[in-house]
Amino acid sequence: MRRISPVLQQDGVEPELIALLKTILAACREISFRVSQGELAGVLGSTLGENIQGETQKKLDVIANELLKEVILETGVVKAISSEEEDTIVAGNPQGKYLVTFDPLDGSSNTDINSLIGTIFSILPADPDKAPDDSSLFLQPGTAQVAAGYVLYGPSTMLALTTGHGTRLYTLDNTYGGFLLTEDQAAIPKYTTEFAINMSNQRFWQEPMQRYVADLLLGKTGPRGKNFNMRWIAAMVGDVHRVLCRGGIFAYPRDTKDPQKPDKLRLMYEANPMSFLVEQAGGLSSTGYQRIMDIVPTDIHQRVAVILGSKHEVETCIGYHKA
Ligand code: FDP
Repeated sequence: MRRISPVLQQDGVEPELIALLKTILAACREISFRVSQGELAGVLGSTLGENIQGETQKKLDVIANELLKEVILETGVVKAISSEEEDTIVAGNPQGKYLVTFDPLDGSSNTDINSLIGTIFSILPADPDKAPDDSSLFLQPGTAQVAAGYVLYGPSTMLALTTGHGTRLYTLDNTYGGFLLTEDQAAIPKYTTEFAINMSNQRFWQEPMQRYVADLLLGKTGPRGKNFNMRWIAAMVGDVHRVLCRGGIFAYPRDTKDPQKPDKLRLMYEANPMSFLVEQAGGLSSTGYQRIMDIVPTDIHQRVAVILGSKHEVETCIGYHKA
């Protein structure tokens, strides 16, 4: 079984980027251990604070954020970081070549029920001419990412990683303490009969999504002519992992439930890294109107509509947005 460094070296990844990825993964191993301790570690439950986007912040989110922030900034190769748990960017080494943006614990409402959660990260090049506290450093489209991945804390801890040479899956070997390559090239099947969406929002979606999902539900008797099954983990990291493993379509479309928040998922540390992984595995990722990785961000905490997964199914869904 192959360890991560030789695989990255073979792909021609720069030594500094390999070192940065290994540092991120070392923090994720620590988070994995704490997650596996559950109640025993005394880490579950909410703190009194709320993060900047008004969602209740779990204690484990805080721990994961602090850990990642500290080790990433210590590498010396990072100019600044941006996290879901930080309202502004955090400056690092002015000479650093990279920027890291991350969601330390995605799906955090799953922590209380011992269900899937994960860390999502995206690495961008840093403009050498900008100051490390200039948040415009981060306002680059997803196509600029040099690496992206997530670590899923499930029955086993898994890593999905891309540096633009396909998407590879690794499994944490707790006996030796490192990630071993278990799927050399994730390949999302082009066709699927599985969809993932929060159906409770149905009445708030825009018209194209209403029509698309209504046709899925009609199954064999409708225009799609086949039955679909629904799966919903309610943590993007878990739902995207399923899509990478066996295909499917995952969507968090725009809705009118909360006029202040028409989109739910974050562009920079959720949608972009997941889109990179999905595209590198042969899938597609779109808002319904635009490729997600082409969006030029205007804010580090920007939200976006997401439709990703099996190529043919995403194309079909996009077709409803054109009609
Ligand atoms: P969570 O709020 O539990 O952190 O963006 C975060 C996210 O989870 C996604 O992982 C998940 O897909 C989505 O929100 C679920 O939100 P809803 O329960 O509001 O549909």
